[in-house]
This record gives sequence, C-alpha cells and structure tokens, in this order.
Amino acid sequence: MAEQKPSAIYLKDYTVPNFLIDKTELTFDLDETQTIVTSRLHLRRNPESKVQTSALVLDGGEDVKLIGVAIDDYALPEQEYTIKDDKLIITATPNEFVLTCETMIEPQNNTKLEGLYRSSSMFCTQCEAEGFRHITYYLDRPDVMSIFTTTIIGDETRYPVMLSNGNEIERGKTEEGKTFVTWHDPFKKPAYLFALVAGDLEVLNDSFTTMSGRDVKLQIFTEKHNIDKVDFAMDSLKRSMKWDEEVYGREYDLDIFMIVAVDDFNMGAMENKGLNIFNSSCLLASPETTTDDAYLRVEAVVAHEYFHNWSGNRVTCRDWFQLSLKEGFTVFRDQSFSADTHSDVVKRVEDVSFLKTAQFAEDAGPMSHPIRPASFIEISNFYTLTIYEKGSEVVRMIHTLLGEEGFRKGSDLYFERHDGQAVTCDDFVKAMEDANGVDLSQFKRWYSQAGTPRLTVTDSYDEQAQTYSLTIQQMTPPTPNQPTKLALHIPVKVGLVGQSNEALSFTFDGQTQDEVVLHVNDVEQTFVFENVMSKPVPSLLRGFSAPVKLDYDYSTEQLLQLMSGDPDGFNRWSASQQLAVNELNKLIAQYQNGAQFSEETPLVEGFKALLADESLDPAMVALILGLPSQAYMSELADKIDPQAIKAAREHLRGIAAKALEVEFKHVYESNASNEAYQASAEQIAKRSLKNAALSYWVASGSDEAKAAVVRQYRNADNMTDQFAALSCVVHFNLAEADELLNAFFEQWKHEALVVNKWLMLSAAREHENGLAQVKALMEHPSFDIKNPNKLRSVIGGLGQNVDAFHNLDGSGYAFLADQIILLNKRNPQIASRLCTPLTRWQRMVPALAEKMKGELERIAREDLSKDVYEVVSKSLA
Ligand code: 0A1
Ligand code: ZN
Repeated sequence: MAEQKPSAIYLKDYTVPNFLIDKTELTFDLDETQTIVTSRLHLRRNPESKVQTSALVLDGGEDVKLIGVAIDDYALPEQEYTIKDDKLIITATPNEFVLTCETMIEPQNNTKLEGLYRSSSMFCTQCEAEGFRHITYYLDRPDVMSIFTTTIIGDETRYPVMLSNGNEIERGKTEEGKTFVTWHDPFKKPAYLFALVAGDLEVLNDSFTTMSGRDVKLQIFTEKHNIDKVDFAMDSLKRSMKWDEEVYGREYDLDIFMIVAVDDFNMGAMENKGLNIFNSSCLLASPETTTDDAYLRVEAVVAHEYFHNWSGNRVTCRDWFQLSLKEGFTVFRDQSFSADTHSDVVKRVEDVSFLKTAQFAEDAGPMSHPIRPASFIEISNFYTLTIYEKGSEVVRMIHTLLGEEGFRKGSDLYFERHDGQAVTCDDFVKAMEDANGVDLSQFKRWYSQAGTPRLTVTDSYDEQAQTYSLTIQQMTPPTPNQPTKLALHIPVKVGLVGQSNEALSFTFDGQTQDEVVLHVNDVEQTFVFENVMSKPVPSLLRGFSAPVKLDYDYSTEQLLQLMSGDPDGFNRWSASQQLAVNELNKLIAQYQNGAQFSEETPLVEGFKALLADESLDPAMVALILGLPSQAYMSELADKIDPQAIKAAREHLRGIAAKALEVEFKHVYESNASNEAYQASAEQIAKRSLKNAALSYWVASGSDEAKAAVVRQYRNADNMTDQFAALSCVVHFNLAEADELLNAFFEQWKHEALVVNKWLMLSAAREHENGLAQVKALMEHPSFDIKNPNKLRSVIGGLGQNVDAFHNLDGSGYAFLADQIILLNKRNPQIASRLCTPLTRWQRMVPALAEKMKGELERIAREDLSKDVYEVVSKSLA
C-alpha cells in the first residue's frame, strides 16, 4: 500500500462551511498546452459556522498550478498563504472579500477525466463529485452554493462553440483577436454542477413550451459526424419535460437547455445545470447502429439527467453522504417515466432483475454500505448500485406506503420547502411525513442499515375456519462494521391465487380485498386472512414491493401455476425465475458430483404453455424465456463455481431448445416483421421475442435454424437484429463465426459505438485461448486504453468469458490485475471499478478464491490511488 494510508471521512463529523461564496466569476483562457483559469470569488464568513476563524482553506489538486492570489486586489506575498496536501490555505482574511486566484492547468494531460479535459478535439468538464478542485482552488463541497458567471476565451476556428451553464450574456473579441463568450447562471449551485464545453460542434435545435407558456430553447451538440443520431434523444428530452410537468408538477426554469455528447467519459452522463454532458453511448442512436436496449438506455438517461434539474440541482445534497437523496429519487423518477412510456411490468422485471443480480451481490460483499453511507475514503467509489438502485427501491417503498397522491403531496412539499437548498435524506423523509401526517421513523432504518434483508415465509390454511395465515420472519445478515441489525419496516404486497388460477378475495383488516400491503416491522409476525374459500397459493412480494430476498418453499406445481395464472404480471415472471433457479441448482449439483445431467425439466411444460399463448405480451414472454443469468446464479450460490453454472445453463437451455424446436421456430417466424424500424414498445417487444426464440432454435442444433440466423445477419436493416444474429453465430460457434465477425468490423469500423460492441463480443467469445484473444484486442488499432467505453467493452467481455476469466491457472485474474495496476494512477475511477469481480473472492470456490485473493494482494503492494486503495483494502480486510 501507499506509505501514507488514505483515511476515511465520517458523516458524523459534518460541520457547516466556515465561509460562503455568494458569487463566482471565472475566466478560462483555453489553449492546447496551458489553460489559464482566473477566478474571482466573493467570499464571506458563514454566520452559521461555530468556528470563528479568519483562515480560509480551499480545495485544490496536484494538477493545479497556482500563479497568483489576491485579496481585494492586494496580491498576497508567499508568506501569507501555503499550499499543503493540495489545499490552499490563506492564514488571515477579512470578514467579506473578493479572492482572485490565477491558476494553470493542462487539460490535454488530464487522463483521469475529472476537472477540465480533452475528449477528441473538444474541451469538456466533469466536476461531480470533486472535479472542480482540479480546475481551480475552491470550497468544493455541495453545501457551498454560488451564482456563477463564466467567460471562455478561445480560438474561434477551433472552438466556434463555447458553452457553460445558464444563458449567454456577452460575446466579443479580445485584444489578441480571440473570441470570448460570457455565460451567466442565475441559479445558485454547488461547483459540482459547473460545466464548460468548447469545440467545433454541430447542433440540433428544437424548443419546448412549458406548462406556464415559456419557450425553452433545446440544443443537442455533437461532433459533426454524429449529429444525425440525436433525434431520438431530443424526442426523449421533450417527453421527459412534459412528463415531469404532468407527474410531478415540475417546470423547467432556464430559457435554454443544452446537451453535449463526448466520447471519453467515466460514467453515463452528468446533470450540470442547463448543460448536461453525456457519454456518447448514452445519447447517440440510429436504427442501423443502435440496439433496442441501447435506445431504451438513451431514453432513460436523458430523462434521468433532465429530472435532476429538480431532484439534484434546485434541491441538492448537503454533503456526499446524502448522494442517494438525489440519485435514488432520480432513478425512481426515470424508472417511472420509462414504465409509463413502455410496459410497466416489463420495465419492473428488467430493473428488479438487475437489482437482484448486481446490487444484491454488492450488498453481500466487502463494499456493502447503506444507501446513506456513514463513512468513505473516496466518494467516487460510492456511485454504486446501492446508492442508485437500492436508493430508488427505498423511495419506491415510500411511494407504496403513501400511495400515488400521498407521495405527490410529499414531493411537492419537499421541493417547495427546500428549493435552492442543500439538504439531507432526513429532510426528504420529513417532507413525506409532514405532508401525510405519518411516522416513518422505523422506516428510516433503510437509510442507515446495509445488507439485503431476508424474509422467510411459512403458511397454514384452516379449512374449517377458512382462514389463511402467513408467518413472516425478517433477518438482515451482518455487513462490514454492522454486525447486528434492527428490524426494518418492509411493505410486502400479497395476493392469493386459487386452485384454478382465480384471484381469491379475502378479508383483511375488516375489509374484503384481493391484494394487500402487509406492514412487516417485527422480527416475526403472523398475518391472518379471513374468508379464504379454498387453500391458496400465496403470491408474495408482488411487483417486488421491497428489495429483499424471499424464501417460501414453493412446489414445482405451485410455481407453474403462478407462472401461468398469477394476476400480477411481475410475479408470473418471478415464479418462472424461481422454477428455473431450482432446476439450475439441481443441475449444478449434478455437475459438481460428477453425476449425469437429468434430461427432463418441468420448465419445458411451462415454456410450452407460454409459447402457445398468443395473448401474452411478447416482451414478457421473452423475459420469461431468458434463463437466470450466469451473474444471478453466482449471486445466489453459496460458493460460486463458474464452470458448473455455465454447464448447467447450457444444458438446461439445450433441453428446452430440443424439446420445443418446432415451437421456437414458429415463434421466431411469426414475430418477424418487415415494418420500418421504430424504437416503439410494440416493435421492441416483438424483436425481443423473435431473437430469444432464434437463439433457442439455434441451440436445438437445427440446420434450418443455423441457416436462418445467418440469413437474419445478412438481411438485417437494424442493429438489434444484426447483432442478435451475430451474437448467436458467435456464441454457438457456427462455421460462419470468423467470417461474420470480420465482416461486422469492416462494415462498422467508422462507428465507434458499434466497434465497442464488436470488441465486447469478441472478448466474450469462448475460444481455446480466450485470454490471448483479449490481449490481441487490446493491441487492435480500434482499441484505445484512454477511452473508458472501449476498456469497459473489452474487460466486460472478458468477464463474461467464463473459461478465459475464471481459468483455474489464475491467468484471467492476473490479466485483470495488470490492467488495474496500469490504470491505477492514470484513471483511478475506472481502475477502481475494474476491481469489482475481484472483491467477490470470498464467495468463490476455494481454488478460485485463492487466486483472486493473490491478485488483490499483488495490487495492494502498489502505490495506490485512494480509489483503488479503498476497494482493495476493504476486500482484504
Ligand atoms: N450524477 C451523475 C453521475 C455521475 C457521477 C460522477 C461522474 O463523474 C465521475 C459523472 C456522472 C448521474 O447520476 O447521472
Ligand atoms: Zn443521477
């Protein structure tokens, strides 16, 4: 580890800032080698601070060079300030003053992609969470909110477009003949929402009339060759603006809203005030180059960033421990938007399946943390599935508890009460409580307690009394630093299904109903349903009403029954998943015991009924056909045995494919269409079923299917069908695999985002020497280690390549560790994320666990960035 171990900071140590910055005036003199930043900060002591000090401590970075600093135009001599641990400390300051600071930065050498950096030929910024301090010295914390005025000076020919937050207020020429543009943002904001972009960009213009009748100018900027791919994003933006008005009563505030696409970006996108910056993978879309999944992602991310304008920008976080205040709430909002736009059940299944796979795994590992963490070493490590996805589930539970109207009253009060403020998760819950006159104090434990609660359910039916009882026990397993847990308030939505698939009504709380939300708030509770006419099958946790693991000992017959008859669409899927999980677990055990695989499965019966029922939503059918993923089965395993899981999945798919070859062929053919591509719910649903059926059909070994998949590849007029076919060809290693992979690259080598898909598929390809193939990809001319998307493609592909990554000789893990070490200083955020698979070492079968641990120990011997240090040290603790 590094000589000096990075230390943690704690939520309990929060104090208000000693100084406030009322106004921030910035000037950027952009240049290819040195960018000069001049800041004029209008500072004053914070009347609410208990610390009476005249010393001002500003955050900076090792990459910021101070040229000069002045107070009220008095240039400070060197003895009046110091720079220590990247902080600028000015020993004595007046009560109120203007601090002028001149600094120099080198955006072209910024490989961390935090602060001001170059992406292709443009300048852009990323300031969340603590990137602004890499631009200039500042009070870089979200509770310091300021009015920003930004002047950008640059060469007109190279940077005809120069953007920042707010409205353009001035433009002209400097004495040296450069162009300057001044932007003013009338809304107070923390520095993490600051943004600047400069480049030779093309724009798509549009407009939106708000509910009060104001015209807002909408602009999407990209590099010239991509401007034909932003129509869908623009349409998504307008629909998001409308939705936020209708569902939350939130109107956009500035006169202009801009989005810029950049190629090099550590995350998906960023909600900078009035100037969102997007990873191009989350913005660009065209039928020929973009799959349906990617379309839906563009729509969701555009909505997410737009919704932040209220949940995040107008009302922001007091400190970074409160990150889920804006992220959990905003994810809940974008999920609801997508559910309203497409099918709510399908959307819910997709979100839950992601949560149960990835967030549950995080919550069971060494980085497990509550949605409001109590401490961290590096905040960048906390942009996690727990903060985002579990955070959203917690907001969703509040919604379930209060109902649609109550929730809206709560959100109205929250926005009204806290507009222009930096607040806490407690403030959010308080608004929900006050608006509805309810007490959520026990519920608030969700904010401070980590780990996935487990509910164990047993039942009994009294035929004579016609009562049905459900006994529910809750238990949350220990997580790092939280050995014991308190009982949570868990909303469990339940319905009862009768023997012939009818919804059974019952009396509960004195009322006749057919669905009820049980308030589980004790370690063990029994709920009694009266007037239940026959012995029911319980449909538990409908719609996944809480982010928990649920154990109820369903028989195969009961699961088949729920799968076809539960009125709750989500639980039909859930039953099918449970059935498939049970079947896979049997096969995994057979593989591990060296026994013969069974050749029969009740899943065939379930699938057959499903495929025959043409009244079902094709998207739902496709989801049910999707076997539990390698990752999900790993999450469920006691000790993860990747080879066994892979073999079991392939075998189970093979059985279903062979037994239902005719049905799959029929479904494939009847869902084909020759309409022009649209990213509509209806078309997406049909394509997803068609392509799911295709892959089963090919898995059956049928020659006709093999010909069909190659034909689909060659005839496809959209990326969804083309890539689905290619994936099938590669996955089943058909004779055409090499030829088509090469043809695909040749066809798309000028489309960076498509090349990324090719990189991923090639890295994931099972091969005698998969690792050599991955190494070759990293030498390929289309690869660029500086580009996070390409790195994620190749390393992500390797992660899916079971044989190559989990090779018993440890070579896959060693290769990953090499990349982490290489990127550790160059791009710490990415390096730290790449550690994720290794953090699971304790869950692996012993032979693999040893190898993973060895690699973590090797990484730990390096001089580590804070990001990587935190993940690696917690994993080895
Ligand atoms: N607030 C953004 C996520 C984000 C966070 C950090 C970033 O840079 C390291 C970039 C984006 C969102 O929720 O979309
Ligand atoms: Zn967000």
